[in-house]
Amino acid sequence: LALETSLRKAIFKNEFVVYYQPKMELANNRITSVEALVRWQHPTMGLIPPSEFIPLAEETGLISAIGELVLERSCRHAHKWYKQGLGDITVSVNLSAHQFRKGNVAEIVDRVLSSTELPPQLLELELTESLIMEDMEQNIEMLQQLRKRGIELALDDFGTGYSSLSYLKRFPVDTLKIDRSFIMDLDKNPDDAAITRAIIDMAHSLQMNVVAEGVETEEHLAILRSMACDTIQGFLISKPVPEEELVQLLHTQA
Ligand code: G
Ligand code: G
Ligand code: MN
Ligand code: NA
Repeated sequence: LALETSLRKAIFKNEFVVYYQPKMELANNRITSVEALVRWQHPTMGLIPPSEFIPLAEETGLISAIGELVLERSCRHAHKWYKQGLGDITVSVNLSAHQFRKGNVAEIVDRVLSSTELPPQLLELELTESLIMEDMEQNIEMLQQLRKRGIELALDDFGTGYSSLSYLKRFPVDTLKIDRSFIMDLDKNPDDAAITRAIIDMAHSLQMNVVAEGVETEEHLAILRSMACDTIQGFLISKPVPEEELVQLLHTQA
């Protein structure tokens, strides 16, 4: 309960900061998108990682308020990068099931896009299979509404859920993000390599892009290139960094 109280205060005082982890497109070796990852800048405890407060935020519903702050901040930053001529950098924001259950995601996104003036094409939303499956018909409808605006949609942690592949073709998503657990031992475990290859081929036949998460080594990268993976994200490129550091990184490739 103490944590919940301080989490409420943190929302009120806006103690959250957004870090960005670059993703690199393999066709041109350029950073063309970044994932927004929230941290809590606690006045006495320092920087708290999402693993320590997102679960409680989900449980208590506070994630909706935090998610809105993250969306707003991320779109504001992305608009700044766009205006600064740093390239068309897409910002990817994680959405939680609770935000979806409230049923007003589209209105919130519209308000944030219009107040930040970010072109919708430069916003991507990351969702999970389990989120969509919670209320499939209604959520697919909502995703189609979002997509009509030009917003990109990505399926996060792909391969860890248990929805059937027959559902996948009904999900209106542009991108699959292969979960880190398949990439970790890609160079040592033939099963992981086979699964990764199968996901990439399947995504491409469904006209979807593929992002591999948790890419840490040159060996991982070489294998993913040979499998025609589109984009990679992971410590090999960069860990999540503060906005100022991301801007420096983008300047070096401008
Ligand atoms: O940055 P880190 O690897 O510690 O992030 C851990 C997890 O926390 C991420 O995989 C992501 O699912 C979750 N997370 C980070 N930021 C957000 C956010 O803004 N909203 C939601 N819903 N989840 C987030
Ligand atoms: O949304 P998602 O749950 O996928 O968030 C990605 C999380 O994974 C981030 O919190 C980030 O810190 C972490 N991460 C990103 N790249 C790597 C990596 O290469 N290796 C490991 N072990 N963790 C990573
Ligand atoms: Mn994510
Ligand atoms: Na993920």
